[in-house]
Amino acid sequence: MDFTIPKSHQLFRKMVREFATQEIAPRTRQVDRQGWPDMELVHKLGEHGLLGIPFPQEYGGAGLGELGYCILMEEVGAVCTSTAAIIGAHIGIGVMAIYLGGNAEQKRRFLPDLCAGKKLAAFCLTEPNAGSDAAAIQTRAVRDGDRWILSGSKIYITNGPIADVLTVLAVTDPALGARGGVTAFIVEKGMPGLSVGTIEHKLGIRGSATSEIILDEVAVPSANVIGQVGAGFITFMQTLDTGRLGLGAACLGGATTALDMMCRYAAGRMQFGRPLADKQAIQWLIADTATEIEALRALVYRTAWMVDTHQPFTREAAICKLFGSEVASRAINRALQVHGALGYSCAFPLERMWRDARIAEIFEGTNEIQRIVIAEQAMRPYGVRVRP
Ligand code: COS
Repeated sequence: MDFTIPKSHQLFRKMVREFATQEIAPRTRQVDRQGWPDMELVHKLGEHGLLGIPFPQEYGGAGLGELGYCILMEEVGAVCTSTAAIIGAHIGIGVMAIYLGGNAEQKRRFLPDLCAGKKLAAFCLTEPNAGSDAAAIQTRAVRDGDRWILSGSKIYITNGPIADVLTVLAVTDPALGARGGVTAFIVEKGMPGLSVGTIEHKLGIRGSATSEIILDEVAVPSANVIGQVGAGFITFMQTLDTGRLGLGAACLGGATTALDMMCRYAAGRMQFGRPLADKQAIQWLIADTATEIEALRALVYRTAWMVDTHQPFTREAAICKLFGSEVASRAINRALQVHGALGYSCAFPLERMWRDARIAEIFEGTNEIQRIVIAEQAMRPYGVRVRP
C-alpha cells in the first residue's frame, strides 16, 4: 500500500533505512552476543529524532503519527528485532501511556526529553501473578497526602534496567478492580525505593534489556498520576493497542528480510545441477511467504491509517499482532529450512532471527489473548461478551 503513503513519509522511510543499514545492522550480531543493548546506538536513535517519531512536534516529537511509527518499526525490524523491541517498549507503550492518558502538563514535562532520547521509557504492567490477566495486578498504591506510596514488583520489563521513566500500573482501590480501581503512575529513576531486580537471560532479543522492577514504598507525587485516579486500566489497554500495531510492523520487516534471504539463496544455491529456485518445493515456500507478507503489509498500513484518522482500532491492532508474529515466525522458519545447515549455523544470521521472532507471539499480550480480543469484538454485535 505504498501508494497511499505521502511523500514526507516515503522520504522518512528512506532515511530510516539508511540509518538502519549503516548504524543498526553492523551491531545486530554483537548485541545478541553480548546480551545487552549498545547504549551508543540507543543514544544515536535519540539524536536522529527516532525516539519520538509519532508524537506531535509541540512535545518534541517528529509529528509523523502512527504511520511514521509503523515505517520506523518495519525498517528497524528488518535488521534488528532487539532494537525494534527497545523502540517498541519506549515509544509504543512506555511514552505512549503518557501521551494517551496524561494531561498537557505531564506531556510538556516528560515528552521532550523522552522524544530526544535524553531519557528512555519502560512500561510496567506484568507481575509474577498477573501476565495475561492484567487486572490481577497486586502492586499497591496508597494515598499519602499529595503523594502515593507504591509497593510491589513488576517482571519481564523490556528496557527495565536502562529506563529513566517508568509508566507503572498499580491498584488504588481493590474493591473496584479494572473498572476504576487501577491507576497509572509515572515513576522516575532515582526515586527512593525504586530498584532493578533480576535481569532476564532470554532465548532471543538478547540485545534488549529485560528485568524485574522493584517498588519498595516509592513515594510518587500526585502530579505523576497519569490522567485520572482509577483510569489506569483503560489507559494501559489503549496503549497496548498501539504497541501491538507497532509490533506487527516490526514483524513485517523481519518477514520481508527472511523472504529476501530465501529468494537470494534459492537463486544462487545449486543442487542436482539446478538452482534451488527451480524446485517447486522451494517455490511454494517463497510464494506462501510473499502472499502472507502482502496481506500483513496491507493490514499494518490500513490500521495505521485508522489510528491517524481517529477510528477505533483495537480489533485491527490485535489482528496485526497475531497475524504479524505468526507470519514472521513462519517466514523465518521457512528461510532457515531453505538454507539447510547454513541456516542452523551461528555463523549466519537466520538462527538469531529465528530465536528473536519467537517473542512476538508472546509479549504485548500472548497470541491467545489476541484471539480473545478479536473474538470479543466479533461477538459484540451478537450480544455475547467473550470472556478470557
Ligand atoms: N481499549 C479500551 N478499553 C478497553 C480495552 C481497550 N483495548 N480493553 C478492555 N477495555 C475496557 C473494557 O471495555 C472494560 O470496561 P467496560 O466493562 O466498562 O466496558 C474494562 O476495560 C475491563 O475489560 P475486560 O473486562 O475485558 O478485562 P479483563 O480483565 O477481562 O481482561 C484482556 C481483558 C484479556 C483483554 C486484558 O487483560 C489483556 O489485554 N491482557 C493481556 C495483557 C498484556 O497484553 N500483557 C502484556 C504485558 S505488556 S508487554
